[in-house]
Amino acid sequence: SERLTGSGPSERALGARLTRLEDARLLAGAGRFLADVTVPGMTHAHFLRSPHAHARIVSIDTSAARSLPGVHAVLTAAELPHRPLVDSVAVPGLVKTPQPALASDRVRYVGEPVAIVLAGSRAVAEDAAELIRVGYAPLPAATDPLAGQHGRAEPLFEDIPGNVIYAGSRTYGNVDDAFASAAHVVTGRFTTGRFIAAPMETRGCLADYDAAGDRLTVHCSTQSPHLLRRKLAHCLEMGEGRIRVLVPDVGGGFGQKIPAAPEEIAVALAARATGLPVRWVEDRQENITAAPHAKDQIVDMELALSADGAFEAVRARIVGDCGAYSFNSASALIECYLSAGLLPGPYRIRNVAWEVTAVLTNKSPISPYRGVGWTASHSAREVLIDRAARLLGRDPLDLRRQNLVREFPYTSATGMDYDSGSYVESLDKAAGLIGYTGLEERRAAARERGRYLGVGVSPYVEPSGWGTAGALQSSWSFASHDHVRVTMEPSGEVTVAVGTPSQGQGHATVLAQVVADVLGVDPATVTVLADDTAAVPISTAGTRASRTATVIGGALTLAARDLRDKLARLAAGLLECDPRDLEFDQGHVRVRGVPARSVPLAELAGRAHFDPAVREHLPEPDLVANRFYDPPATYSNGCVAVVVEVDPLTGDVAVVDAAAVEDCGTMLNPLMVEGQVLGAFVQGVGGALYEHVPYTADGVPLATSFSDYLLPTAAEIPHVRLGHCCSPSPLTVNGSKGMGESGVIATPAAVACAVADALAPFGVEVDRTPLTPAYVSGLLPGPF
Ligand code: MCN
Repeated sequence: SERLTGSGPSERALGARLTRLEDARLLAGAGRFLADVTVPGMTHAHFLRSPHAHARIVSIDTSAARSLPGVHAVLTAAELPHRPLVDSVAVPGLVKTPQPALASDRVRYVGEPVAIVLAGSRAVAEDAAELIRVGYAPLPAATDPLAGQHGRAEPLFEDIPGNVIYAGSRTYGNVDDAFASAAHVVTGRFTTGRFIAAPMETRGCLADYDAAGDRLTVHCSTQSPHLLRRKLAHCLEMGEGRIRVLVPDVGGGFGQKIPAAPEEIAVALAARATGLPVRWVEDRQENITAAPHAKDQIVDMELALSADGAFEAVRARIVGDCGAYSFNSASALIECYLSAGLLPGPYRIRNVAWEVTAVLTNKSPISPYRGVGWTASHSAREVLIDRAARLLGRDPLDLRRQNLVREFPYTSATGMDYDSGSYVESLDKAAGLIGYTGLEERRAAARERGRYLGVGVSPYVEPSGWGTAGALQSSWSFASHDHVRVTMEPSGEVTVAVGTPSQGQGHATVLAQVVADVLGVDPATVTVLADDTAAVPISTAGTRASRTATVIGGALTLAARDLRDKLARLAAGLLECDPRDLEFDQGHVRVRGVPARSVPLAELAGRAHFDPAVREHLPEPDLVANRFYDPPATYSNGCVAVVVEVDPLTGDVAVVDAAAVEDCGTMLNPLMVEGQVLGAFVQGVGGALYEHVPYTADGVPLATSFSDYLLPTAAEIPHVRLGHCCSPSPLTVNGSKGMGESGVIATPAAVACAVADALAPFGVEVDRTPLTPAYVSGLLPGPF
């Protein structure tokens, strides 16, 4: 729409490599995380959790625990009646699995909460939990999702035979004919391990109930404060307006803090039942075993190629190991369902078919984790492409380049509208950064040291900046409008309120830049608040799906423009000019070309409230703008390339060189983008080589600490060469696209392809991540 004012500031804040405004506070140790929040009279909660993967609860005796000095309450499902959590997903055929905050009659995974103890200290609460006597009647555990599919596993829910909560299939194009007439077909199974998000700060919340006013205040380390408020309202049967969720600093989430946790509901129930404020801070063992897990897919894939190497068709059977419940707010289905939609990835493949089976097992439930769904099918496809290249005697880079999407807009076979991109350019840039053409010498040098060198290149497309339309193109119904508010205080300071807390992405800086850019002020003077549901009551989704830069950034640009229009009306009245002749720069509004005729924003804002002669130029003195923005679907892209060395004696894989090129359109702040690219790359290396929670056949998790769930450290990560391409989205407000998940989608594939390349002389292929030393050495003939 036409604007009263058009010109931006002399130095654009949007796009500047501004260092993070929040870092001074965080690096000085002045961050305030959930465990720093206290309220008077606060009690400490500890959960008694199931030691069994699958059992009936026969009896619970809490009397000894209750009589321990210092214990305020010991509560079970019987004392805390509530409505269970349930996913809110509208995929036809998906079976719901209501999940209680505390198990009442049956436990379905090791770590499921059974009772909550409130005490004056955490130590006493833990001691008391040990005194609770629970009679369990163990049941056979279902741990193999493939067994579940064939109806051979013990059902977790009586009404879900075979534990299958979803089974569906879809075909796009003429897949059977494409396979029948293909010159080459490569096939293979690829299994993606069971990740945990491993945020630096574990989960936790503090609930405080005011019985007199029937008001509940919950402080929570969450990515989705509004979703939590909605789930609390549902489970506690309270009006949403009576619940306020406050978010302190959050030390990482990576998707794990999107769902409302059963523990969070139990804490709120306990606070309401006892009238005591209750705080729960998860410990690391709980986080590894009982917080939601991620990924864990088995993908059987076939790729059909023409004689000259064109990708003709792809077909996949995807089985998702969902864990014990179809989690809220999405469902465990999101993992394997999204995997299917992205089968063609960045390539021109017109014939696509998939079958998806989502199976419950007696393991911790699956919820979203960075790159949700996409990592698994992307890895399976890229490994197959390398296999095809070996079969055809083609260079894997050339084979990919031949098949990449080149013209935009492009609609994929599965219905995704790739709006813009640099698929070929980013592939070539990554290959250049890594020295792809000079690798033969390095291979020979490595062999002299007894190592096998391999290279992997993984171009990706990232469905990003999820608005409602983008989600629907992934066949996912997801309301994605968010409420933002920009206020100019009477002092002239700018306050921004959003419902998307940062877990480390730097939103306080980037969102300030977006608003500062429109209003011509210093970003350091813009305060970004993302800590209170009361400030923006109509938000929906929270921080997820790489949406903040695009959805919230877009909404803030629109809101800041509205505010600028109001200010321009006031300034035009004061300076006696046409509002279209005004420019906003360096905290002033001035008549373009006449610097002497200007007014500082601080003065203008104050007079808008307190000087009737100025105020009369606006109908109301509301220097506030509220906006919602729900962008069209937009897709980022990029390419990760790695060089690995494999030690055939130990099976150890070292990533020795890496490049990551990304294209997220207009970058709001390139420094933040680079930080995200690096972080996601490191997590991708973790998933490729180390990270996995194995379970015994009885459903006992074998990783319970960071000594058995291995995370990559700086020692395992080489210098990563970063590159940018920039194809602004023609569809979004600032031309931006999201990019927060990039490396987790692409890196495991790059590493797996590189390891397969390194091991090619042995005639073996890789078929899973993580590629642990035991797995890799098991592939090799040995002894060396
Ligand atoms: N950005 C930008 N220009 C763009 C795109 C992004 O400057 N065109 C910047 C943004 O301003 C933001 C960051 O890059 O600072 C990521 O933006 P975006 O892609 O919009 O993603 P979100 O901010 O919505 O963050 C969510 C995304 C997801 S889905 C996961 S999972 C994830 C991730 O971010 N979890 C993280 N990165 C994380 N980083 C940290 N430190 N901690 C987590 O838990």
